[in-house]
Amino acid sequence: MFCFSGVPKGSKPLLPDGKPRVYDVLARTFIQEEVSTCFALLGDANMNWAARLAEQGCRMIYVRHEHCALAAAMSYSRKTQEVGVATVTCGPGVTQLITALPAAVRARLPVVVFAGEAPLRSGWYNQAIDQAPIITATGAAYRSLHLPERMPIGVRDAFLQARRERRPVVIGVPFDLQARAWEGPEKLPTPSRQMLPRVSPIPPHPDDVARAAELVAGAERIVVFAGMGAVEAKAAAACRALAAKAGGLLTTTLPARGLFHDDPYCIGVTGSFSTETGLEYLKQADLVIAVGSSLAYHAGGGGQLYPKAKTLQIDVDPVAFNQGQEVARHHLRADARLGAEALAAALPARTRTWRSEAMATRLREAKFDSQAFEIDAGLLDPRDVIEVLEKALPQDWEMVNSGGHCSWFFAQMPSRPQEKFLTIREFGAIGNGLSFAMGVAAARPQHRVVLFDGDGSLMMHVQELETIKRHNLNILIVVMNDGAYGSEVHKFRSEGLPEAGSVFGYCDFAAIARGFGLPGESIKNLQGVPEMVAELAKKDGPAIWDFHVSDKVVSPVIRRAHPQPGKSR
Ligand SMILES: Cc1ncc(C[n+]2csc(CCOP(=O)(O)OP(=O)(O)O)c2C)c(N)n1
Ligand SMILES: [Mg+2]
Repeated sequence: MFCFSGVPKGSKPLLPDGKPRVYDVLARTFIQEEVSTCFALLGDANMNWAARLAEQGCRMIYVRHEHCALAAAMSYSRKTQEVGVATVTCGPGVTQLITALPAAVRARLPVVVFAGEAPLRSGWYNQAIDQAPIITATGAAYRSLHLPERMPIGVRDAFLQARRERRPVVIGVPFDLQARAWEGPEKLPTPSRQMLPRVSPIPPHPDDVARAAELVAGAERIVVFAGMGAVEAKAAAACRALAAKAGGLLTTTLPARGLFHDDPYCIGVTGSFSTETGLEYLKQADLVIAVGSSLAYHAGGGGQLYPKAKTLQIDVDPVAFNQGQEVARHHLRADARLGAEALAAALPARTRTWRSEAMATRLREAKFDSQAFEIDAGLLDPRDVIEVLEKALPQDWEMVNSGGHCSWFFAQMPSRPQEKFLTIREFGAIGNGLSFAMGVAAARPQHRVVLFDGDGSLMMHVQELETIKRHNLNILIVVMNDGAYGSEVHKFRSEGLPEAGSVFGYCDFAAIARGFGLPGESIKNLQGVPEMVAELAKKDGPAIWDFHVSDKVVSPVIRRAHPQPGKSR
């Protein structure tokens, strides 16, 4: 009898002659790719494959919206450094992916999505749609697999492509082909992991190092600015040593936030989420050394925040121009760690330094925003919420920051290291918080995850509370509830336009939580928060804390771009 290792032991052969079906072999190929977690929403075109994948030991997280399957796979990928995997059915399952795909493309996340395609045998099928152009319009790749015996190679190649190009790859397989008897080779193709080039970090060229060292020697006020490339290259210590030798300061992009969290000369995030004090120092800088950063627009990569500075970029892929702006004139091509180490080694000892004890004290003690606002009775200042949570939440809890106006406040938790922080927002979409938290909870099941989200964003995919409950994911959801789309409210107020379309009132998330079977609390004063944290820490499982905050407190980033009537910036 034909016996393919893809059919799990004891599993009922689906064909009378005991032959596996194509979906059995496809599922086996995913297992061979070491896929251990898959975020799924089932339909005709993926359910048989998914059932076989689950039978073979893959942990399935069954979500309630396809967007959330992909978004969760994205944060899972970021946290594990592995390829994230999601599955959706054909047609309407695929079209639901269209907001998450560009977000994954821009965040350079390797993800593989197993999607069905409409059956080829029918002249008409109600869910049929031309999937390839929809997917490729987002910047993701689409692989349509129509020759059964080559499909396992197609799957393996999708993993190779996702890893090499660091972007999502969607595999489309017509479900009538999936149901055919397997007639192809018995052996699966070599898995992608065995084929990946084994390469070492790229060292810098001595000429680049010499030129860069000369530039640094001529500068007085240096800021070392690290991005995700520095995180991935484990370049934190090298950046600190470089900044120390150059007598300069340290900063990061928002996704790399916390890389220097315990360094007294770290000025926090550079970009839209900079603090007041950080901005002051950036304005004085005469050289920014960007390590492992693509110098994106929202990170101020074009020098908006450091107008007097030259920029030296240390990166494996140096760029002069990015996202519509000139970003760097000076380049040192190298792995972030090796480049920073070589530059530090080439610098002569300095007699002058920008650093001082007074500066370190100021950086430690300054409020991240000192603007005063009038707060209505019974409502909280979001900055006070953050201060209390920053002190109360255990250091080993995983932080997930969502979008919206409130995300500025949530990013200001300076004691938290980078490995405990996640934000993915390169496409600027709200509504991803629950999914990202689910992906992190799946990647780090031994730790509690804290999601910081806005009320509008949370409502956009509130159905995922059911997923979180059913899988008992260990997530605390902190809602900054201002009863509105705060971003829009503040922009409307700045323009003097009616704000009605952006205000919906204070929704009762504690009651919504209970409706989904989760514990929920409405929090209108902050005294009890440390005890609540201590109580929660004693047990596992999800919870929602709904902080009712004032919509009068405007974050510095909105104030800069949209001055508020009667207020200074
Ligand atoms: C998918 C999507 N739809 C709409 C927007 C526009 N938008 C940006 S911020 C925001 C408000 C988010 O509200 P909430 O989550 O309550 O956070 P807040 O701004 O109130 O702090 C909206 C609607 C967007 N960025 N993404
Ligand atoms: Mg809101």
